[in-house]
Amino acid sequence: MGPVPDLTDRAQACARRLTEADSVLLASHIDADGLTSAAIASTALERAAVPHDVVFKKQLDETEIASIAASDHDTVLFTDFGSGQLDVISKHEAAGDFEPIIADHHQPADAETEFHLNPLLEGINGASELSGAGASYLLARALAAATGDPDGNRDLAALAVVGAVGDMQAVDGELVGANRGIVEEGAEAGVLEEGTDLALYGKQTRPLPKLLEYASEVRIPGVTNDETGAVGFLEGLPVDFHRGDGEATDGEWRRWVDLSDDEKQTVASSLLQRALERGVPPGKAERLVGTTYTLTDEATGTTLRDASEFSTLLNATARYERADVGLAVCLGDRGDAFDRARKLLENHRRNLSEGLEQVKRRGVDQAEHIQYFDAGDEIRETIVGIVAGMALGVEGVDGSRPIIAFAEKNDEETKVSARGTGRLVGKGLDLSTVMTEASRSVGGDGGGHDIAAGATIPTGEEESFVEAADSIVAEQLG
Ligand SMILES: [Mn+2]
Repeated sequence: MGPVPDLTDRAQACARRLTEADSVLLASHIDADGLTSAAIASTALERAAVPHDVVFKKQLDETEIASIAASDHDTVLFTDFGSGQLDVISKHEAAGDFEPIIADHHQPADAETEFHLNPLLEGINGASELSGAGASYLLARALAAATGDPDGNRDLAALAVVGAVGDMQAVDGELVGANRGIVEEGAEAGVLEEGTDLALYGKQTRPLPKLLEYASEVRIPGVTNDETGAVGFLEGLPVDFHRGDGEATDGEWRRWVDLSDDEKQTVASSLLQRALERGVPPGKAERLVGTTYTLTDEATGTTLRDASEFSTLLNATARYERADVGLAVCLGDRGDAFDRARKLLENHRRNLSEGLEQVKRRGVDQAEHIQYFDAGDEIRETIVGIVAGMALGVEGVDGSRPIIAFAEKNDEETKVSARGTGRLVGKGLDLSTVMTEASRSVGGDGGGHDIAAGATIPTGEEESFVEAADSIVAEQLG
């Protein structure tokens, strides 16, 4: 059977076909979900003794599919993409270029193919119940079964959970639906532990004051973004948060993972109380505590032990086009590749804070209903959206209107990123529509989600874009 019975038949058919292939090209998407998808599929193919190569693509368009077709593999396994490009892929299939096998969770294009593993084909939600890594995990389990080991490959559930968390599939912090079945198999195999813990990013690696200061999940006045406040809060608690015996240890703070359960309890309940005292609504303050996924085979206090920190590390490699580094870490490299990945993450954080400083320094421009800034070539187009989202909370930027950011993509194109807030979405804001319609009106294209969306437009059309976006937002919020 497997963790998601509704998809078992499809997974088995794909697995059987793979074991018959002469040579497989595994093509995957470059992000945390795509990297874990590739690591899971590659490990499973390796264990099943199926020869294969791995390639990564930022996006799968006609040109990229043609280049895949030009490689001399008889079979192509697409993970975390492929369904949406099935119309193009099936033409290559009909021409005899390759046999496609797809393990994906995105909306399929209007075409059919025989070996297609996608939750949406069985009425399972592809945004919250199964990720690309989850689909690859089902395939890996079926591959093990096809080669005589029905319980095999369950250790890969840990990577599947990292992929799902990285793809933002956790609903209110928790994995549900088909993802649950994977969590359970991982727990049975002894590689995963689900627990309830402080839901802040950095529990494994950050010194306590930094953990509290930088946490943006729930903003606590006097603690969040407030170094003195965070230190003061900790010093007011009846626990010694410094390392060692307390004498020769000035300055060295412990991390969350270094605390005993009692100490954790003290911090968590005091933090909750502080949040409520400072006016954080109870429904929001509750989110300080949530479900966490621990990779029990990884060393305590490393980025890789917590699924959320692991996925952030992978995204940092992907954003800087170092999929090779992210894949190597997923496959178990704890030496050079792991060091390199940590440096990329450090560098990513520095770029974000420098980007935010730049926005603060230069300020944002105001239209009637939106605000915007043009970062030119000073902020990378791959991170300008994150910077825009961070800017919505800082002094001098209006937190009550959507923000739009421009960054140079190349000589001819500008990347546009838009960010809103939950409150604005509640009032009718849908940035996906704004980005799609405004970009098309100036000869570009875009899309995304109601709260965060993006577009690419021809360089020089920025002003017309702002005008178009401004009037669509006016309608939505009017
Ligand atoms: Mn995905």
